[in-house]
Amino acid sequence: MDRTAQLTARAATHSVVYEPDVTTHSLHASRTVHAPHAARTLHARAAEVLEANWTGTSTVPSRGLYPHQWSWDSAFIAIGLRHLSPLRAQTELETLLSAQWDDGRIPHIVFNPSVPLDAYFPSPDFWRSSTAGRAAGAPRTVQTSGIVQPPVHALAVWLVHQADPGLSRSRGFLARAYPRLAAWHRYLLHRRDLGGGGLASVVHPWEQGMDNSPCWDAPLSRVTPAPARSFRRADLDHGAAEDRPTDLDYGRYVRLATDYRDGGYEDGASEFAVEDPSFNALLIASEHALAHIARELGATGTARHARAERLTAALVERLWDPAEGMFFCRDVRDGALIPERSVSGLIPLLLPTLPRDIADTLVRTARGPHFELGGAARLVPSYDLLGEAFDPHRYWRGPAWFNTGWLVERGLRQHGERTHADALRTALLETADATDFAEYVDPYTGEACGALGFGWTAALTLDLLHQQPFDDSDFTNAFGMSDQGGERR
Ligand code: 9WN
Repeated sequence: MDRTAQLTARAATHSVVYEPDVTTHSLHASRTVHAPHAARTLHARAAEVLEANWTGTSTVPSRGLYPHQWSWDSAFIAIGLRHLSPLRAQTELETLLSAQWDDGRIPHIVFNPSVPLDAYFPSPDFWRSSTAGRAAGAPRTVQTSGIVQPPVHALAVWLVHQADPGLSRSRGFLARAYPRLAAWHRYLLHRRDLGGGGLASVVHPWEQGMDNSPCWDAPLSRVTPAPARSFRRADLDHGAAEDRPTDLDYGRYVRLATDYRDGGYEDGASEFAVEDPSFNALLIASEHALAHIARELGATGTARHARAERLTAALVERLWDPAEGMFFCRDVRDGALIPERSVSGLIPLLLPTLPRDIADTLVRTARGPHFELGGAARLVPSYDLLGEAFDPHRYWRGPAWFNTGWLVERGLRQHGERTHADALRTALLETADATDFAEYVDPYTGEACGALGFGWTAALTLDLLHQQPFDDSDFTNAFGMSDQGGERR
């Protein structure tokens, strides 16, 4: 049996779907959840995390805290999984894509029916996708949430294809994924252009993925919170309250999601609508990837590259602040930029056609006092170290995360910043190693916060381990976007 077949066969026998408290780093206590690991390589331990989090058809971010399939987690996980099992990585993405709604949206959670309803909130009975989402074309046989997450998927599909183009072609992987990815981008560009300037808006903080970022404080302050007694936070069974969003945040998340659901998940009416730099940069990177997929399938891909370039121009036009040297969010409801520095505003660095002067400025901003990349900070803090709302432990209000670190690393490499990219890569690997693949870390001390054995931390560790050795093509081609028909590896 070859390696791919072994992995898939073993996965099918994995029976545990939900383990209440084995992988959570609570109350900042230093707790090792795996057997002593000195003798095992980082690669082997990362592979073990992905194996432990695999359910048979997809990978959970964390067995305890997040026991279902999450959209952007799955894309990052597939990017790492491709180095272990290209077949499993394809399956991961196919499972997610099969839960797509007829209007093109890819839901942010695909629920595992074997997991108890009270294991995670909001659960399927809150979203009621198959009934409340009927008009928007929610699937009937699988339960999902009704909001979305950042569109990393086409990028992931392209990178997974490149890991084993022969397997991909024999399974028709790209041919089956392409129409779904095209519909997904269409949904975002047509139904979500709420600002009318060509960019996609998010209608809930969970959609952007950085749930309690200070960027949302002002737009969220207009939202009346749902009463605390109307829901129960399952996250606090697993995570330390001081590391998580507050109850007030949750009240507002619940209000926004309830209103969206009760309006049949129709777009346009949300009180909260924000154009975010990272969400749109990932859409643009994925549009470039879609061009490469189209080309592999026999089309030219030219129109998609052109659209990606137009979107890059719109991103600069609407969200770049030259005086502050970074991208900001735009509050679509009052039309103003939100003057909060978040790691989101650095992530457009990954775009290949970003003007040179903007890329240079972003690198300076990242290395300056607000983010201290390569200086006093570990990795890349999620929020301005000098910002009033900075908190080194509270989720997306300061801690450093591995997916955003990976994106900045790719961006640095994309723009020829090899020394800084190498240093960030080393820091990401060392921190993943020292924290047992933590969900996020204190940006000054590197202390583990949130869940341990976290899916995308392990997956992106694997991806970084496989990026060695660097050659000259890496910095112009950080995402495998060469025009050689996908045979790069
Ligand atoms: C809500 C799964 C997800 C990530 C998000 C992260 C967190 C969920 C939560 O976990 O959000 O979607 O319950 O806090 O903020 O980025 O995708 O890992």
